[in-house]
Amino acid sequence: MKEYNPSNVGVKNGKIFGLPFNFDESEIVILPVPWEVTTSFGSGTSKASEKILEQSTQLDLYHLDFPNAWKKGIFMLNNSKEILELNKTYKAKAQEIIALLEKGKAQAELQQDIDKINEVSNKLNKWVFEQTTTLLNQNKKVILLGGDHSTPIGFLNALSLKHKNFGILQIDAHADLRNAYEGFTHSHASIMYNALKIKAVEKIVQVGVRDLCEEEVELINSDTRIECFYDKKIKQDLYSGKNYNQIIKEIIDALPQKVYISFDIDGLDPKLCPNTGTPVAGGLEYTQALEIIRQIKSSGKEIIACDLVEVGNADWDANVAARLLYEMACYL
Ligand SMILES: [Mn+2]
Repeated sequence: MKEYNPSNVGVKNGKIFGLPFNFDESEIVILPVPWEVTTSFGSGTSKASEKILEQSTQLDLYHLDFPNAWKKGIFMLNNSKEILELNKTYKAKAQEIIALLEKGKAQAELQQDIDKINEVSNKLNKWVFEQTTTLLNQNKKVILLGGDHSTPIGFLNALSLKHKNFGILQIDAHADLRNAYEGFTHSHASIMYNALKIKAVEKIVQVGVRDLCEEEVELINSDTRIECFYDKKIKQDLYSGKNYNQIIKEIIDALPQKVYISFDIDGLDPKLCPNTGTPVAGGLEYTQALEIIRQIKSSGKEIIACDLVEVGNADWDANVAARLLYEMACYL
């Protein structure tokens, strides 16, 4: 390992970024959660980790802020076969339900089938909770890699047992504040609604939101724990001459000392994630998003953990995601 030179050609050694570390040698562990059961539009996010692994050896690993960060060791676990199987079976069932709902069938008539999906989602959440609890107990810094945006709830619960209070920075095109979506309690569109039920979550700061419903706006306006930096508002401020650093300062000021980063890749401009589940025009540039994370770190606030979700199953999407993942690992 001492002879390893990250400036050499990326080696396809089957490990993330072609790094030479095993699990025990790694301070940072990426847990893939190949789950997209309640995905309503595009699909493929359950294959993201394989695609990212494939693309990750294309990266040059020199990090301007933390050139030695990679030495801490970064390791990605394998996909769980059991979760892959569950995802496959129940995604098909959920698709049938969604198709019937879209044809106008009443939700009440499908309740039994919907309940079954909710039951399996609970099983997934329990699995994520157990996996991440074990990793945290081994003193690993954990990045959860989706899958869709429903996947991190078990991780947030695990973190809430380690940290009395923390805030969430949510980079996302959507507010994800729906009280269940299409009857699914653990829909990707409900993750932050569910996160608000966790006592330790004292703040959710949303950045890049530009596709939302009235119910969500009402919640944003009425719950003081939520602060939303709408994409439109950020851009309007920039167009009228406001300094982007000032906007970042306001975002960081809104966050408490401990920060969890929930990065839905659809928060970025869709040219950077064309195959994500629900792409939305507008959004952040790659460097605009990274600069927020960089400044959280330099502000002295503590990044306790991250997720990266909704990455589509395509080379370019995975290439962007691999870079994001590496950056997040270095800032962690
Ligand atoms: Mn989302």
